[in-house]
Amino acid sequence: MSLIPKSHPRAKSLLIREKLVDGFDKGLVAKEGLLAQGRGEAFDYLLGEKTGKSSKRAIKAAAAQLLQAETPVISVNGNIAALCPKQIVRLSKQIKAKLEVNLFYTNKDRKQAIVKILKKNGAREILGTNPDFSTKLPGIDSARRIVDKNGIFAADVVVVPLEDGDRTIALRNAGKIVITFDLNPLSRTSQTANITIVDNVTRAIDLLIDEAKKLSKKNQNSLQKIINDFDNKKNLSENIIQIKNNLARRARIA
Ligand code: PTJ
Repeated sequence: MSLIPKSHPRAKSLLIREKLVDGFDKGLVAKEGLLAQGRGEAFDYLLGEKTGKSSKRAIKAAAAQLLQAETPVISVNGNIAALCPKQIVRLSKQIKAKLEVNLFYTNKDRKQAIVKILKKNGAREILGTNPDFSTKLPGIDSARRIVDKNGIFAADVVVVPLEDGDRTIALRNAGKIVITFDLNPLSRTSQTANITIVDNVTRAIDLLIDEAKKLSKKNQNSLQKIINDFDNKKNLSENIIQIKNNLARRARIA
């Protein structure tokens, strides 16, 4: 049972933290994943803990891009499996994407725990666990280089939530379109992805599912126009302005 009172002014944020700690206790999250959460929390605080206009724009572009994709894949790590397993499975069904477990701090037991929770939440097929289908993505030194031949390796669009920078660059070099969720608009992943959703994944993922549902009625030309009109660098600058304005507002209050 949660010890966080519902009336606490930062209850939502503390509940997200609690999910991650639970995920750690259940063997889903790496120790380092707890630190990544802390870094994310700091940026979320600076962003005002809400989905801004520029993030909504990125979500729309991401939905259009995923609907246009032929072989989309969602990469799942420990933090995502702990924070939003149900939604990640729902998203994969909505956009007809494969799910692949891909860990930075690789560990067989943790992989199995992640597969188990995804299955519990309705996933049928989960790639990334069968060595017979594994291959290496060039340009990465970490365990993230091991990918599934029929998954990330063959994908045209890859969703990489809460990522370290190296793989995004390697995926781009391999000709893939990369979509990420990252609360830090300055991270290497944010700066090198094609579409960066600067928002807490726990808030943004439901919005992405809804947007994909809405846009699924649009034709190819309209979807392509949404993608063409999106400028990731410009959008990231707006995320940074959002932080600046938020800080200025807080400083005035103080
Ligand atoms: O499960 P593994 O072994 O694959 O490891 C996963 C982590 C997250 C530990 C690994 O990918 C890692 O070390 O990531 P980094 O380099 O710490 O980057 C994580 C990024 O995600 C940082 O820029 C954080 O600000 C951001 N972040 C953290 N929590 C959230 C977030 N972005 C969106 N939503 C969050 N809840």
